[in-house]
Amino acid sequence: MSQEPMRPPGAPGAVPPPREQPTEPGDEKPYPKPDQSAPGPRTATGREVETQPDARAQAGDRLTTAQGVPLRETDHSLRAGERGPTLLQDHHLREKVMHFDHERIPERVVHARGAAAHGVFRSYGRASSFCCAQFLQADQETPVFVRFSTVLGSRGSADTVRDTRGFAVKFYTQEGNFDLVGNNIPVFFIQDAIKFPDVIHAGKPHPDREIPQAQSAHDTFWDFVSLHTEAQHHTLWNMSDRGIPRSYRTMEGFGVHTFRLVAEDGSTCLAKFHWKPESGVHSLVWEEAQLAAGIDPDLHRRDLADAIESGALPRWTLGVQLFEDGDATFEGIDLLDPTKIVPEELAPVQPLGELVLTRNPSNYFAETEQVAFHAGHFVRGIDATDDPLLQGRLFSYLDTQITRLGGPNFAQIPVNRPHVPVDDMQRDGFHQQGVHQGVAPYRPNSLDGGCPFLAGESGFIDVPAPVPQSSKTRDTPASFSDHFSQPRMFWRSLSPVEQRHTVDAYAFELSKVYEPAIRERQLEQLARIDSQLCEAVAARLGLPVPSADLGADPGPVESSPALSQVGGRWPVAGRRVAVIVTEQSTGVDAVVSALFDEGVVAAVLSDHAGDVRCADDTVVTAERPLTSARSIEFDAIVVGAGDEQLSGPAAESARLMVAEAYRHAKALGFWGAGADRAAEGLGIVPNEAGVVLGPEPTDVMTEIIELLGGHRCWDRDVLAGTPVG
Ligand code: HDD
Repeated sequence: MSQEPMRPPGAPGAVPPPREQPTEPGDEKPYPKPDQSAPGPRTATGREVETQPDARAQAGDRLTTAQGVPLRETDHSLRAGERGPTLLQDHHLREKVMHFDHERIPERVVHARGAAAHGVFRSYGRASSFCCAQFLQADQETPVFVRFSTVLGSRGSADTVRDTRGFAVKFYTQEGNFDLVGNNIPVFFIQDAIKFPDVIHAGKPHPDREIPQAQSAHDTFWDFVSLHTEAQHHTLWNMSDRGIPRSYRTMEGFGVHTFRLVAEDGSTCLAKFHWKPESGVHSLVWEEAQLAAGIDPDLHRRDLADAIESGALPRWTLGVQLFEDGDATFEGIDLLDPTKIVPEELAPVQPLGELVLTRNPSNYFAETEQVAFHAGHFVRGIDATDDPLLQGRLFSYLDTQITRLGGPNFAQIPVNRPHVPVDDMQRDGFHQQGVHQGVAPYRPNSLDGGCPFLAGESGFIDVPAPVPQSSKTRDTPASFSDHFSQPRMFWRSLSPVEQRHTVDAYAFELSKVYEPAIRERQLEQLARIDSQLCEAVAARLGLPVPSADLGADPGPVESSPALSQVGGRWPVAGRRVAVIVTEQSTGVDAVVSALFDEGVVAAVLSDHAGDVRCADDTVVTAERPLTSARSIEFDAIVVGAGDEQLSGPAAESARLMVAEAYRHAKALGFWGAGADRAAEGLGIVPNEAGVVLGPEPTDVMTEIIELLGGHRCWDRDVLAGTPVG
């Protein structure tokens, strides 16, 4: 038995006095060991960089090679004469092209397409009675890095595809890094991680032609979800408006699993994490999402970066639903089943703190691409439960980083480094950055003064949760077998317009499935969720409604109003409004100021970019010509009408822009003397819901801002398909 050296008083932190024991033999007392974290930030020339701690190159006054050798030439290779062959001797050419050849790393196997930002989490200090995690205590501010993503598409795919969105948050706490690796949908496709490769193979492009990209509208996806009925709940969320968020800023986030929280006194409870966006939950309409995929495939990435840069900082409240620790069930819901939610009406979400995104990454690759999340990056006070999906994730995330980031030292990459000293005994490996000191990377040891010592009471808490008395089995508990009552509850919680969108989505997706048997099988699953839903989709596909003897599972059918995302009012800061002006317009300044005062981004458009002298003799600067703008960029459109209307290509662009915004239930405003004529000239019928006309710009803008607060004008739902609900 090895003997444990005693921990010196005050370590780590204050330097303890040299110890006589147990460092014998040897006179040198290597305790305390030097900081073993990765070397501090340096430029390529070795200078400390203060403002951008991890900046490298492009900062010095001389171009160098990677070895720091100053260069006098980088544009011409070394040749035997001006028209002669290039010489192998050109070590700079060789190094430059070698590095370029290896610039790409494997993209993430899922969630490859993403965008991220730095921010801060401010705790409300309300968790101390049930969770001792340092970052949740009073007066704590914790730096965070947040990455949003789609799941299925490649790194270069479009942002606005119908898909689940990742919502991964790395908290750099004073007790080490905590990752909350969640999604914008609170349930998952599968109940057991062993099926993850299967569901992803089914969702990814077909292996023969590698199509379709970033889509679920194809045979293998629907084959899988119609055969694995546990996937029906998540799929229904994907078919709802949640599958096409307006922006990362307007998404909810969910930890999905149930986690275990530990209080300082050792008591435990179970918890589900929620992120609530302070600007409300908003979505695109499907036609808009499809247009955006071509017109601006970076819509969400751009929106996030622009909002942060403009000062409309995205904000979310972190909340928890709490449950007693015990048999992990609540009101008949198995808390270990990741295909189930607990309705907020049964267990309210208690706010714990606010997340604010404050800074865009300065280098996409270094930060957004190299950030490595792991569902098992827990901190003291937060622990795993036996959810079989979570258990499998605990293995997968570490494993994937070895391939993606080239070895086991990814925690030393700047964006992944904890903001506290790292004193581990990990050594060597590819891309090792640490210059570790000492001779005894094991413990206990006597040679390095016994360091590092164990943390004792302040260390991570492995909750001694009881292990079920059972035999080894691959069986699933009976409580995991109800796959339909919760999708039914979700469907019945949606407003009529949301239900219509969901029917449209099923009809679109299933009509892209070639195999009739798969369409029919999926319709059978819809029949088990809700007969109206099934009938509406069947009608669109021209298929008979499956017979009713499908044995719909009994279960609670109440609706959960918290699941619908329409009907409220939200802050408008950070929204975008197109302001169309001509030389006949008046009062443009008043319009732009009214928007600016609310934090709304106004984009002035005209028949040409640059200065436009308006009828009231003011000069406004148009950001772009109308011909290079499109409705999907904007949440509302306002037009400064005059005696003469637009003509030529600009008029055509304006007509298209206004027509699309009209179809997509966005607010439309026309101000000025000829407001009525301008609206009609652009094909809009005045007096419709969400269409505001008037001579005075400020009056029109007051109403437009009011409409923006409700996100869309669903009273004018011109795209409504088959009525349901
Ligand atoms: Fe996962 C990435 C979220 C189940 C295996 N996952 C990944 C990311 C998010 C999620 C947001 C991107 C992180 C980033 O931005 O870098 N994953 C989830 C959620 C799940 C889930 C909410 C269920 C509740 N995942 C899941 C399972 C497995 C994985 C069951 C494997 C058994 N996930 C991975 C991965 C990824 C990943 C392959 C790819 C890139 C990475 O980890 O770093 O390991």
